[in-house]
Amino acid sequence: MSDIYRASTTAPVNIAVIKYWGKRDPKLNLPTNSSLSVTLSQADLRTHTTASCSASYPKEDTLLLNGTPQDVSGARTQACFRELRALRTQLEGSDSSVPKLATLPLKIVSENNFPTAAGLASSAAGFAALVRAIANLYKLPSSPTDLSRIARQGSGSACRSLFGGYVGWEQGSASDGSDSVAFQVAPASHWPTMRAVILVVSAAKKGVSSTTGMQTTVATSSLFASRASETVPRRMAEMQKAIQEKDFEAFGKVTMMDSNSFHATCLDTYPPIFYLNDVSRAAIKVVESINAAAGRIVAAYTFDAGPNAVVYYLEENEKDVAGLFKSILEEKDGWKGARGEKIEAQGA
Ligand code: 2P0
Repeated sequence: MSDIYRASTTAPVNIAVIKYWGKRDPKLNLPTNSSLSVTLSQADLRTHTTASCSASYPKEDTLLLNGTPQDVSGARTQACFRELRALRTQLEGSDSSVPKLATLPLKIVSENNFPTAAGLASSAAGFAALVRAIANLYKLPSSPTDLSRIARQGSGSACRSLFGGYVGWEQGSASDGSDSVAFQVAPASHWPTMRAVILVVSAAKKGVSSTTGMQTTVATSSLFASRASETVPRRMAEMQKAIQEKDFEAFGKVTMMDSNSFHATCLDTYPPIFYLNDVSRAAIKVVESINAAAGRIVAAYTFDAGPNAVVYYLEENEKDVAGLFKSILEEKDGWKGARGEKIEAQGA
């Protein structure tokens, strides 16, 4: 009977407040601009992954997600496996006391603690957990930065899920992607009162995939170039300052403006890409009315490549923000089908 080697880990979901949209190298997932995200609480949203390998396993690598077999033959998953195996091979070297694991078939078992079809980005947590689980299995001495470089090749946004708290992804300039890695702007404990409410407008799979959508935007949008070269670099600096200073008004304003800018480039894509719908726009109005009533920014919306709203706020404004969304969801017919989930925006 052959030995079975095994390791487990979890990785959180992250929601960008400065959006990644556009690749300068689709193969290596190198972005056209840097981005920044807030990690959500693992109690609410995370992927748990166990990686194992054994000479007794069938020859092919396998991946089970929530009990369903997944295709691992895609270039992105293969890139992650290849890089991790290469590092393990280096470790094994000629030291005969180190077990030879790199050539053994892998069995990966992943579970999300949220429905994959909830319309929330699961590929970020998924690839981050996959990469770290295999790195743990192989006992690699890699840092989170090293692992972010590998996870990025699985899915761009996954590199930001290797860190907790407030996380940036530096676009980098090297053509081999060696400097396109994630970095921690601040741990969750720096600003622990950050909260998020997620309004699940639609659990359906998105109409235009991020990978396809962003490449069409890069090829056709005339707004895109200035977003990538001027708007985002300025906002990256403003956002990092807002986080360092725990300035929610600045954080909220930049978050909302960057979401609007990203969706403007989507509309400016030809043919146009519509991710927001009427319920999304109604959510924007509600946030605007909350802020107008408060006389300052106490709530900030952001939307990814789909209609679901993520609204950030501070714990002290819980009643005004999450409470209002909850009461609207319960009362208004127009919001039927939408579902609110209150999530702590605190990472690992
Ligand atoms: C983000 N999104 O920064 C942005 C905002 C969607 C809108 O990262 O092709 O699934 O796998 O690198 O990471 C979604 O894109 O794209 C995404 P790939 P990914 O979170």
